[in-house]
Amino acid sequence: MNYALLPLRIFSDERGKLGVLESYKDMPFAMKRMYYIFDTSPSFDRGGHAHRELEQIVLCLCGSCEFVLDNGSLRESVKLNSPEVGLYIGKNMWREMKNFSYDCRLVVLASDYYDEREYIRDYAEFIEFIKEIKCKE
Ligand code: T46
Repeated sequence: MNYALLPLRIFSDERGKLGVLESYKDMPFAMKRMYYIFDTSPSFDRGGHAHRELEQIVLCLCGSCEFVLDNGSLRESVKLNSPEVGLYIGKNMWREMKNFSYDCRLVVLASDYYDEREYIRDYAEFIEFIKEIKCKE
């Protein structure tokens, strides 16, 4: 499975906590884009796609949600509910996002600019894509 939960570098003192992520030090890629997700609801899921090359780190700054991660053979579920852990998602991983709390705030660091052509939004197409990759290996 091409994902990992990364403990983040947190500086803590009586004033509060400060987390840091530096390219190639705390994360395995250089960030080219950041986006954020807020105003979520448990009634609505997100995701339902994979990326051909994109790598990302998801930070859950507030609230909670669940990521279902699928590599075409295995499917695992990860609950995000702490700003002290980052979810790294590598390429070729199908993701579904659900069980959002109303107060969920996600920040996502991405290895490349937004490109809709880089998304696979159909699960059957994702499975075919994974088969092609395995044939080439
Ligand atoms: C992912 C999960 C974790 C842009 O125009 N630029 C952007 O950088 C992004 C991320 C999205 N958009 C537009 C495309 C759609 O019209 O924003 C709209 C919502 O995007 P989407 O339906 O893809 O959102 P999610 O929450 O399903 O998925 C997002 C990311 O797209 C995706 O890469 O891994 O968050």
